[in-house]
Amino acid sequence: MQRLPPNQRLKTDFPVLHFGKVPEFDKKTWDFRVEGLVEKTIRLTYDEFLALEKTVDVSDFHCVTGWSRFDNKWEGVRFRDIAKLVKPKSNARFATIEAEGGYSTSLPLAELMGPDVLFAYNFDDKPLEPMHGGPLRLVVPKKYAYKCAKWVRKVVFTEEQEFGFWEQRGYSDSADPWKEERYSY
Ligand SMILES: Nc1nc2c(c(=O)[nH]1)N[C@H]1C(S)=C(S)[C@@H](COP(=O)(O)O)O[C@H]1N2
Ligand SMILES: [Mo]
Repeated sequence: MQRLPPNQRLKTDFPVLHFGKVPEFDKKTWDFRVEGLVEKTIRLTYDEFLALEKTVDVSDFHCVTGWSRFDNKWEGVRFRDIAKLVKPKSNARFATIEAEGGYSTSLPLAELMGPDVLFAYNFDDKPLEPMHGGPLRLVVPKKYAYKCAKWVRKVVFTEEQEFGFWEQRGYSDSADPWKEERYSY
């Protein structure tokens, strides 16, 4: 099976790509909040987040600008395990993932519930570097990497979809690298 999606080039280094600057991480003030259409909202400190049930997943990474990187070893908490804690209401169909500095992305819950979707804090058995989204980033291997928000702080469950930073700027919302869904026109 072809492992490189159409019109992607393989990279063995790990490029750094984001809008704006790398935010400071202050463990004393950092929190992770889950809100919106849930039975129970939560607010976790960094240590509380690290104490949640964790998962390791190795996956490939595809940036919409044309590079891909294979076999990335992420460790963190599955989106579905976070969902279990907050119990989404029956009308919740999407979640918006909000990051430091105004970045966001959103996805249908059906896609976020996949076993490979993680809020990752370790990469290659080491704490995730700030430039790659540390202390916490979303990883959604089946999508172009603009869905993999770095520096995540909040998840909001919604009934209607709220479009994210790049999705509002002409990038595809479905973002499937195998169908080469790069732009929204
Ligand atoms: N907060 C935030 N997350 C972000 C971005 C960003 O601009 N801000 N860029 C996205 C894009 S387009 C890519 S390709 C990946 C890059 O991740 P990397 O720098 O770890 O390679 O981060 C994604 N997550
Ligand atoms: Mo990207």
